[in-house]
Amino acid sequence: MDLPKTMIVENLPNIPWQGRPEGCSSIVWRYDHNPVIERDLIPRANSIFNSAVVAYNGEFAGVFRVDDTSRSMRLHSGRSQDGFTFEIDEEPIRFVCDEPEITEFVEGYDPRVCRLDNRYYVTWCNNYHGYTIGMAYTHDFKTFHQMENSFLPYNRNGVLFPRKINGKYAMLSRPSDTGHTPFGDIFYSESPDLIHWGCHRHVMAPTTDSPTQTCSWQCMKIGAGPIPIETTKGWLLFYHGVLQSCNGFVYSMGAALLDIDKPWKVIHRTRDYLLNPRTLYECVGDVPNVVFPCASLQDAATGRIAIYYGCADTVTGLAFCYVDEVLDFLKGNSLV
Ligand code: BMA
Repeated sequence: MDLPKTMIVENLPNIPWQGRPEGCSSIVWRYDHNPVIERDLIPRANSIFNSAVVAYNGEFAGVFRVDDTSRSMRLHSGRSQDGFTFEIDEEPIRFVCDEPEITEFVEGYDPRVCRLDNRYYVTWCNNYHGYTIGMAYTHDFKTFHQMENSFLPYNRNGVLFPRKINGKYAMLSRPSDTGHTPFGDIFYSESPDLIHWGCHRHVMAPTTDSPTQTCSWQCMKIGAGPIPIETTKGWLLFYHGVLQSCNGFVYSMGAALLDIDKPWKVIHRTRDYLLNPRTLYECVGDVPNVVFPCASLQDAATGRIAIYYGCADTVTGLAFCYVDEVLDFLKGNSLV
């Protein structure tokens, strides 16, 4: 007999997976051979992290953030048969675009990839007179058609929903400023055509547990992570939260459950983080103490979720969880 499925997604029995280690009680656990992508997988790479992987033709494909050895931030296409071992193109993506005003690619980072209307849409942090949300689509991970930037600078962490909501395309983003922004809330926007965005709604702000508490893992800024996952309870969103310590920013991962028809309404939100920097590859690198989730793969039949996340702005890691355990944790540990 088929078990009821919590995630309204495809069955993908071949997603990368490793069971919870014995003695581990964490809701989210790490792959024991992390990092899955080392910093120097391709020539001239300084670091490969904060990258997006999707299911593609029975295997996997993605868009990868590669900072090169001149420290320019580039996006590269890549493929994997098993989700653990990757081949990344040595040359960065050259976006195809008929609009000369946005043709020049200056810098791009932190891509997300969303399958929508039988295309694979890439959103990323795009430098167009300041950082904003760039968008492109591909059918084959070879040719990428660049579209108009979604917002004015400054904005980051643009994450599409995988279907229209109330007849409109939908995106989360995080308006920001020029530098290492010390603030940031998540907003929801909608669009009839993936070009013109409006009807902006506030989703959630950085927070502490109580008004008298001065610090939490998500007290300084937050940003959407992987593409939200549709479940029978609402949209499951993994997101990053930032704490400012006396030694700099610390990036952790939590989760929220958003209303299915009004995703700007937060049903639950984790008080505790689900993953925080604590291994050597998360605590030591070009930017220490960072876990930064950008993609997930899920299998409806088993409830398994595999999450790709950047580690210390240097390498890419993989972590695992079960959807029902995350939803139970959200309900039992919610700030809302
Ligand atoms: C954010 C982004 C991420 C990065 C993080 C930590 O502002 O730039 O790409 O992982 O800072 O440095």
